[in-house]
Amino acid sequence: FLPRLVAALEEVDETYIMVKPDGVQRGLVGEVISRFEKKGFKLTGLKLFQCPRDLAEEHYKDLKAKPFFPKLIKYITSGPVVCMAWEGVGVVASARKLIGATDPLQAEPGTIRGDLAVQTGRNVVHGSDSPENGKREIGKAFDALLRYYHLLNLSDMITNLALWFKEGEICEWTPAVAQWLRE
Ligand code: IDP
Ligand code: MG
Repeated sequence: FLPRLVAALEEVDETYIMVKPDGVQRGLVGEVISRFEKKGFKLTGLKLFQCPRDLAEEHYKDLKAKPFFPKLIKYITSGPVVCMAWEGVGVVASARKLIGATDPLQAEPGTIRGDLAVQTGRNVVHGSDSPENGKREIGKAFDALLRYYHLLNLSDMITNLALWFKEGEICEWTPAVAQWLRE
């Protein structure tokens, strides 16, 4: 299975973007989606979703020791989020630029947080911080593993590693405008 996993991991970059509950409540879903659409990245997954507590804790496990962790989990589970997978060369770093600094008061005007938010604890949107985390948060690489190695009894473990999307929720497609975005 290693070649297949490596292939999945080496495919074009993908990033997990999420409109957080404040963004959904404030009616900013279309605005956020539109910024990534206009940039020219490819949408491959999209859903409105009520995040359960265990998933929120797994997603933010690196921040577990931070004093704001309990508030962060409460915030992320406080209402529906919009989960998105976006694909394209360089999409992870570019999306972080479009989103702006973690603290919206430090975020540049023109960025999502710079234009639409004022507080770190209500900063409207999440974006993966590395290509590896993009794969992990979307779950596609582990999908490939699951498809080919569901007999290995590793399924449960692998499913836990694929955070926000299940098998069949990611769409492979070619946008009609692809040739007008890349030479
Ligand atoms: P990021 O979202 O820009 O990658 P991280 O440092 O990974 O920032 O933190 C994840 C999320 O945790 C932030 O987007 C924000 O919602 C929340 N957070 C981070 N630092 C603080 C803080 O000091 N107070 C309250 N919430 C915070
Ligand atoms: Mg982060």
